[in-house]
Amino acid sequence: MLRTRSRLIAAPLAAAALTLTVAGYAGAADSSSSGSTGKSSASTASAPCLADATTLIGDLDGDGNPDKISNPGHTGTKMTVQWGTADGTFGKKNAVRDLIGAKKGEDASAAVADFQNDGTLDIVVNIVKQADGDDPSSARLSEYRPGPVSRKDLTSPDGVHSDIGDRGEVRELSIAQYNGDEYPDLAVLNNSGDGQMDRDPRLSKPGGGLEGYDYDAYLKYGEFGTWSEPPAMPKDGWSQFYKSCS
Ligand SMILES: [Ca+2]
Ligand SMILES: [Ca+2]
Repeated sequence: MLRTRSRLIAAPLAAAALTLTVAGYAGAADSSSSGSTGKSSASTASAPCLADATTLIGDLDGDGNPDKISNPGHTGTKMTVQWGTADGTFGKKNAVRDLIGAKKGEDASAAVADFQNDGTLDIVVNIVKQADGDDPSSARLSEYRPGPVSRKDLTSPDGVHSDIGDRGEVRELSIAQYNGDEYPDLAVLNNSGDGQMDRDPRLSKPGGGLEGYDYDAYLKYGEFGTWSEPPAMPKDGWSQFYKSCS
């Protein structure tokens, strides 16, 4: 218990230090081979990184130990979390849909990234039960949850309602790079009813976090499709923001 407490006290300091180095990272990635800005050994150990294209390593529960987030197919529908330990190993796979309380017959989707660039990962979650007919149902749960989140149910004290679940049935969530800043954006594959399937963007706010629905952003980055031919979703969101761990 005492060890856990001291780690929790130290976490805010580490997070504050990371804000600077993570911003430096994104800049370095954009300007290709412009040197080693921000590549100190300390930030390499703590900043989120990619174990492979669909596996992100980063601290989601705020205990200072990196956790492993797996996202097969980049769809956000089969995501798992393995909590990290102090010796660098990971616990068992927990399905995100189980952690957030999705019931049988409900669709669950999630997207994980450091939307705030504070060094702790954040998560967007959505649960919806598909409607029988042409009219889509709205989400039972749709939240943006800034990390750290609870290991038990992925809730955050700073969690807020997200409007991604208000405009149709969310089928997939994916991280995207739309407006060119260092903050991750979100792509939503949305069944908007009557045979229509849209890709809706949610852009980052200037200081991090996500904006709500924006028609201009939809015109610029969104796409209109059908149930049989849905719009393509971004698969390279994580790699736009995070480097390989190796
Ligand atoms: Ca952790
Ligand atoms: Ca952005």
